Amino acid sequence: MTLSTHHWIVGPGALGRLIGLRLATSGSLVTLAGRRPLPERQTLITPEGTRLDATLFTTTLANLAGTPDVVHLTTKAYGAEGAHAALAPRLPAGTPLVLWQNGFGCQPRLTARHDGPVLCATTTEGAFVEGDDRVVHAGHGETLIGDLSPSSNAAHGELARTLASALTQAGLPARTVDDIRRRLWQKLAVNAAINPLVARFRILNGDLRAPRYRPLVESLIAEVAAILAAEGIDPPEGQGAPGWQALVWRVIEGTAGNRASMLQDVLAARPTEHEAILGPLLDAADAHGLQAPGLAELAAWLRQRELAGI
Ligand code: KPL
Repeated sequence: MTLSTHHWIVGPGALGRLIGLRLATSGSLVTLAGRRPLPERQTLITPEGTRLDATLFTTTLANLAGTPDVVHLTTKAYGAEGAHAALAPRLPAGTPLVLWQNGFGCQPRLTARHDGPVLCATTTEGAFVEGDDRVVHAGHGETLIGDLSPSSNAAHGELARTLASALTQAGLPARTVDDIRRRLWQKLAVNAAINPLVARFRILNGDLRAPRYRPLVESLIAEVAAILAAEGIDPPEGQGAPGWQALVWRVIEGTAGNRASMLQDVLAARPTEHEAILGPLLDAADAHGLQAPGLAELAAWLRQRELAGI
């Protein structure tokens, strides 16, 4: 298989369109599928301000036809399993699937369910959409790709390397890792400490540095750190609990001007990814007999808002 052939991107939000346009402008064939068809002519604005135009096949999930070399599922976490259920009957057995979701919920379930190799990707690329035909690549990042059960099949490792190199050539630096589960939890930890709070108070990430919010962030990080220690998941630096504080504050600093994805969802009256981000932490807290009152309170607020019709 050569990944320069045909990529299906299911979920044409900012990340899906960023991946699709980057791959298309580097010569890959890309089909972009969502609930409604988007214009075939799409524009990407790079972080350096360059305009890249590309033509993609755009269609709806219901009308997808043909044989992809790889399917990228780029829906929000809460939409991933529904999209996969709609898609799976139309995919030839053995079609590789790449999961780009935040949190840690659908990844193990879809890894078990999908009839073919499954890779998980986590990225720090920043992007937002500007209308139906334009996506802005706001900031460069890095993408990590791996298999949740790396020992299961050497061919998955080859697939991950091929994909990482296709993405890197397309301008999205990517590399394979053999501990993707830990990497997904690390991103989840950062998202759990930042996203619900900024969504609740409708503030930019950098506002969390203010004296009013700092203690709240610190106590959320402490809850997250205790849960992850019980789960045996280390922060990237391997420094134990202080490493989580350093990591989260570094991300807050680096994304100070960002409107976090969960805040964008709240402002647009959409559901949020709270189940995928806070759900696994609260389940793990329960399993280890740990209290996580701050995380629980934010999860209850986010759940309530959805029950109340947003
Ligand atoms: O990943 C993010 C998000 O918005 O979901 C952070 C790291 C919080 C940056 O805004």
